[in-house]
Amino acid sequence: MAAKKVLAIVLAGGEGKRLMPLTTDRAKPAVPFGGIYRLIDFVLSNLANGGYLKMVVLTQYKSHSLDRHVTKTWRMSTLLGNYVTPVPAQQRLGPRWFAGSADAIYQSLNLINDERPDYVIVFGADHIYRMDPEQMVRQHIESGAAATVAGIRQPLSTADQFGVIEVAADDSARISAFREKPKDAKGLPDSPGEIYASMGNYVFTTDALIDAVTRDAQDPASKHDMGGNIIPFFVGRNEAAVYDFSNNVVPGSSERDKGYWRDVGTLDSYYEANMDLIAVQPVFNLYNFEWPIFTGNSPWPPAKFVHGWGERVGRAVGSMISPGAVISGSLVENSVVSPNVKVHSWAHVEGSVLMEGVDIGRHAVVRNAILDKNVIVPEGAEIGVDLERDRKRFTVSEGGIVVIGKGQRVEP
Ligand code: ADQ
Repeated sequence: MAAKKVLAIVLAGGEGKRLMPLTTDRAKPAVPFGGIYRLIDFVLSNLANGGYLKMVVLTQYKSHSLDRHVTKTWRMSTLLGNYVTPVPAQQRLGPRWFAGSADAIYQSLNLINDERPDYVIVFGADHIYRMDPEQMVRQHIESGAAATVAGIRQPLSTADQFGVIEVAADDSARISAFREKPKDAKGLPDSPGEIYASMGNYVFTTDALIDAVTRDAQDPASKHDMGGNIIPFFVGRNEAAVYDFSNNVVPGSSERDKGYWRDVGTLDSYYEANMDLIAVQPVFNLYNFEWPIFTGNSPWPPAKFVHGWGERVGRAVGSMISPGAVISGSLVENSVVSPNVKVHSWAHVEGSVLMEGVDIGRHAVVRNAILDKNVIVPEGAEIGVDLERDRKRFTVSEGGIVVIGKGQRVEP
């Protein structure tokens, strides 16, 4: 097959309301994750590893830190015509922002017209996973479908968070029905406790995509949403196929982390995906260097463990500690610690996610918490010990995780 031209569009305009307060000042794809990454690094790494090096990132909501991260970290040589470019809402249709994800693409059609690709990949930006997109593109080309949607099995109870796919009885690759976030979904015939969910990742034949979003823009009844309007449009014309994610083979992945995909839409799922990284046998393996997850960082010095003796020496167990962190005469257990975090003597941090620049004072206790950048916990403070008290001061998730927003100085 002759090499086809492919343009990747990453939808990164999501507001991420359910991740508040982590999204107070930043778009969801810019939320830090796993110590040194941002959520968007996962999709961009998948595209780059898959060989798709022409990428536009559509942004809008609170996009400053996202723009800065993409421009700084994902700058590529333009010698071969490759690029990763953040593109803010173009307001081609007058002074308004994107109405929905399909409108974001419609307003950016000039980028597609400039590039003239044969196929367009449209991927979401807020999932933790490894995927070789080339295998999906190959299936799309071979099947002749106008639109291909990546699908994964998920618990029936989560159906109202996803686009739910039904496949044709005589052809398991053809989508016969697609409903966005239905409240009354039924389980799969072979597995009543599961549904087939859209991963929010699509491949389109270029002309079909241009036609669909242009029609959609003229429909006053449409919500201009990829999952709510564009995919159902192709399904209605019998032109949509599903790509089964469980068939995706990523170099270097193990039986354990094969098929790992997490939608980190809520504080609890965000927390759990962080915890997945630190299991002794990680469920998501950051050490797979055959399919690296790329990111960019300041030149921090290595992490340092100092002070104390015997039991009291600064130490970390079952944790990931990023460069620039100093664990001094204190204990960090089962936690993800980002660059430039300081944990002072006699403090105890357990089951927590500490973002860049967090400072934990002497004798403080921090348990089952997410502390956003530069949070300062003073000497002797307790977080995650008395949830009733924490509820009055901070956000506490359904699962009981205490979340403290960026830059907050906790009262002693
Ligand atoms: P949601 O994630 O709820 O469901 P949406 O909020 O549209 O859908 O977000 C999809 C992607 O588009 C995200 O990466 C988001 O950041 C981005 N986005 C949203 N609005 C945008 C805009 N106006 N401009 C640019 N980018 C925007 C989707 C699908 C479901 C599927 C789930 C999988 O609609 O069918 O099951 O993803 O998580």
